[in-house]
Amino acid sequence: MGEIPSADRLNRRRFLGAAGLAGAGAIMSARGTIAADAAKPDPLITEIQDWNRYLGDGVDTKPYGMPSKFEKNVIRRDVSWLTASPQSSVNFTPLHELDGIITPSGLCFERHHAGVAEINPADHRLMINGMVDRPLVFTMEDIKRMPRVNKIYFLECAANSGMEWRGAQLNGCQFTHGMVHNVMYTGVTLRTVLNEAGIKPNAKWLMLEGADAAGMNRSLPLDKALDDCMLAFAMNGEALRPEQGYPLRAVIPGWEGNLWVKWLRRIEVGDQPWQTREETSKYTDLLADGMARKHTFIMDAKSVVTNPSPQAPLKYKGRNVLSGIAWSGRGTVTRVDVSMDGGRNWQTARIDGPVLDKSMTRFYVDFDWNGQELMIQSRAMDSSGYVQPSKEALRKVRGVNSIYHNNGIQTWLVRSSGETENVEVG
Ligand SMILES: Nc1nc2c(c(=O)[nH]1)N[C@H]1C(S)=C(S)[C@@H](COP(=O)(O)O)O[C@H]1N2
Ligand SMILES: [Mo]
Repeated sequence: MGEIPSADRLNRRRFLGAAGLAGAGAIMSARGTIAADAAKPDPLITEIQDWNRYLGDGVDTKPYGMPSKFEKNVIRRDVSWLTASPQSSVNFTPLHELDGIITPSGLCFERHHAGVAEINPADHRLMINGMVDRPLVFTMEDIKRMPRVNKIYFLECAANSGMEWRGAQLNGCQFTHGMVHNVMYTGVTLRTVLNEAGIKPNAKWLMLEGADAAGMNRSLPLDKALDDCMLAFAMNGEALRPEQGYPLRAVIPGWEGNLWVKWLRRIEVGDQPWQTREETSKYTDLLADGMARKHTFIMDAKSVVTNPSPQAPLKYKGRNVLSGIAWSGRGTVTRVDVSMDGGRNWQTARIDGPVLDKSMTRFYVDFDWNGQELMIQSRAMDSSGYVQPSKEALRKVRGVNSIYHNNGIQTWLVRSSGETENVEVG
């Protein structure tokens, strides 16, 4: 075969590509793939396959659809040594398997303190008490008869990337960054519900309380509650999943996941924070001098390259798609820069898909790989002008005692074999 111009080569790959895919795992040049294809006819093209020969399942076999069996690796995973019990634990979103900006409901990471509460919505009640004109109790039916809103927001646990404070540890963006998800919520604004009860003039704080065995509770400033918070009963167009707080959860856009109380059963209105466990001994940030930061509600701008990453190494030289996600609790993501050489040189990534307030944003860099070693990083910028810091810069201010709010720049080392590792650059 003579010299193939590159556009032609791509067309030929489209026709003959199945054999090229069968070789996944080995690194080969596009030219090598073509030569192999030309020498040996591809049975996937020349032979009739079973799925072409036999009838498939009928419409009566799967009343609720599930992903293809070939996608069985696309699952949430936990890290068993991280926590003492699976009821007070976390699993992680497989970010390296996903694309676009919406996290499929069944893949949203779960974090709960006392397991998943199983609540029949007919038995669920939401009570509002404290500094209100009229203490009220709502059924789910009551809430669903109020004016609805639909919003897409990211939820990030403040402990996301928390294991990385003292250096690179977990090998995979699922584990280093997978305590984040991004779905569309349907519900009512918290303002609507609070207005029904009537807030007393001196009220400044709310306490949100869950109906799970942890009775998890957090204090929320009234200003934020009236600004953009929601009580959601649906995600991605259907009822909340039990793991995500069915039948009702709080949505606190841009703020740490712990405030997004699931199985929400009570809102107390007061004039000061309650100093609950989750805002004193937990979800505070111990600094180098022994003082702790408190009420660090906002999740600052952060990004991560999801492909390539340790669980998704590079397989091919030549054409490749680098992909990643960015988000900010302060507004929209305005720009993402990517470095391939550990932060010496940066290029602006291509953002594609919706760019929404306090939502995940998808970015790409379409690049050619010659098989050289890469040190891949991404750096997000947001509409407030904030720029995602390096881990080094973050540690200068915060020390290494923190668990929460690690939004430092992640580095993936891509070896010439394509294998990819979690590393840090000095
Ligand atoms: N009632 C209740 N709400 C809760 C929790 C909990 O254990 N109980 N965990 C919180 C924490 S720490 C986080 S990060 C988010 C996780 O939400 P998800 O499970 O939908 O990902 O829920 C929050 N809301
Ligand atoms: Mo969390």
